[in-house]
Amino acid sequence: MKNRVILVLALLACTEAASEVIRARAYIFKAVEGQIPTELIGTIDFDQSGSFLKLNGSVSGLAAGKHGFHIHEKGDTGNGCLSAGSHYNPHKLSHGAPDDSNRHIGDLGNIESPVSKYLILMIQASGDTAISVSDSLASLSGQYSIIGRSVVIHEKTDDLGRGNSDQSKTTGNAGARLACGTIGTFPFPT
Ligand SMILES: [Cu+2]
Ligand SMILES: [Zn+2]
Repeated sequence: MKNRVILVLALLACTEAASEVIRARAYIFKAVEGQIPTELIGTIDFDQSGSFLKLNGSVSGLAAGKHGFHIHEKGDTGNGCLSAGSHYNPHKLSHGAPDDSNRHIGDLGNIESPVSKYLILMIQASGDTAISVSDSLASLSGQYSIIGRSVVIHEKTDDLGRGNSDQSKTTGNAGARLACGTIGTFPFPT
C-alpha cells in the first residue's frame, strides 16, 4: 500500500514537472502610423520553465543601437502599435530596469541591433537583430500572465528609469513604437 502511494505521488510529480514548460510566440510586425501592421519582420519565442522565462528570436530592419523592449498591457497592435496601451504594470510600480524590484512586469530593458558591416561602404543595410532575453518576473502563467498581451520594440534606448526626462519613470523615454506583436499560444510541433 505504501509503495503504491509513493508510485502515485511520483507520477503526479512527473506530470507537474512536464506541465511546467509553457511556450508562446509573438509574430512581430512593423508599425504603420494609424493602422494595423501587416509587414512581418520577425518572430520571438517564449519558453517558461518554473519562474524562468526565456525569449529567443530575431527581428529585421532595426537601426543599429539599443531599442526599448517591453511587454505592453493589451494584445491589440492597431493604430501603429499604440493600441497595445502602456507597459504591463498591474502592481502600479515605476518604470525600471529588468533587475530592479521597483519595475513594471513589462520592463524587459533593451535589445541591441548590431552596427551593419556594410556601413563602411555607406550602403544603408541593417541585418537581423538577435533577441535573447531572460526574465523571472514576466510569466506565461498565473494571474499576471503576459499571454494575450503585446511585445513592443521602440525607436530609442530605454533609459531604465534613470534618465532626466519626465517620461523616464513611466516609459523609459524610449520614443516611438517601431514594431509589435501579440503574444499567443500556437500548436507547436513536438
Ligand atoms: Cu514599450
Ligand atoms: Zn515600463
